[in-house]
Amino acid sequence: MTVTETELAEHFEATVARGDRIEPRDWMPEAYRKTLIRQIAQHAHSEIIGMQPEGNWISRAPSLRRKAILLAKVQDEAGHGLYLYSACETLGTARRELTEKLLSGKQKYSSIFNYPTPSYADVGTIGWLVDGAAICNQVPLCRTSFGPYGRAMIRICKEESFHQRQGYELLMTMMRGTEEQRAMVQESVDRFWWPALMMFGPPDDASPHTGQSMAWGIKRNTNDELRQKFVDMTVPQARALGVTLPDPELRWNSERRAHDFGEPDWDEFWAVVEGNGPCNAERLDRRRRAHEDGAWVRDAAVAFAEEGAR
Ligand code: BYC
Repeated sequence: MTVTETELAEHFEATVARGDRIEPRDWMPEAYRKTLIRQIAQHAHSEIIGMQPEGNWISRAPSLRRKAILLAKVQDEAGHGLYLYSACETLGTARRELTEKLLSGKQKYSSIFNYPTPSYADVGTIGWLVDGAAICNQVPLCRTSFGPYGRAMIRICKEESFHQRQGYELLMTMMRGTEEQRAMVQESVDRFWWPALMMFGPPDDASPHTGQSMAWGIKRNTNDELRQKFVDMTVPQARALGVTLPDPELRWNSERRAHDFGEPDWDEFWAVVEGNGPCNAERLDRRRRAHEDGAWVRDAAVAFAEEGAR
């Protein structure tokens, strides 16, 4: 019995509509595969590049305990990158190709990692706001329609949630400290608030991919829905911490039962996405160097595997 392309497409649509998973060996539209590779690769690259801004502080953490925590967190991020590259490989694309596309600028990574981390308080702020935004965005992805991506996200979210707590705990400790430490926290929050809101992507009416990705069950919420959820979740946490979020338009709207907030600077967002943020060149240069410096390890691993196969 031969199955026609139309029947395969109908089966795919019905599986997605039922909320069941699409698995690597199932038939899928080429555009679905391409969208997943784009999103998962961008996500994997973000985890790998995302090690750099905090890695900056490993050698200068103020105590052995803080250093051990930071090392573990940065290692977790390397692990997240690996789960995601593996999920992407099930779609028929090799990790080598994905790395080449990152290094040549053909594939993106999250805008947030193109901002500098000049203060130790940034380690806490990244945990609280950046990992907080990541969790908001990624918890719904545990139910994404592509099996390997959803399963990778379950473990990643558990670890992200721990990262968020450690950031909040670090900031709480600093807020209980000296006037100077409190000022460091506020200054860091002032720098990271708007870039954290930009992590959710452009507004829905300027997001070319959201409609189709929602229809395919790849994304479960729109960019604006998740941004709103993040703001609503973060405002009481800021109050408990004793910091001010740098948005004069931020206020509770009792009719909407949600916070109103100001508009991020979308020109800045697109400039960063297109490669012109404060640290884009530095991040990619360092990644390129690390890739070149690691060539001998890859060569040795291949030689070892070939030896074993003889
Ligand atoms: N940065 O139509 P749209 C983390 C691009 S957390 C850069 O809305 P989509 C971590 C987008 O790719 C960060 N580019 O796209 C946390 C598209 O360009 P192309 C990673 C962005 O895909 C702590 C164009 O703008 N998280 O890893 O429907 C420590 C139009 O956008 C950004 C994920 O990747 C941005 N912020 O929605 C360490 C989560 N936003 O491809 C690590 C999974 C948009 O057409 N990804 N663009 O050239 C997603 O949920 C979605 O891909 C997005 C964007 C919400 C990010």
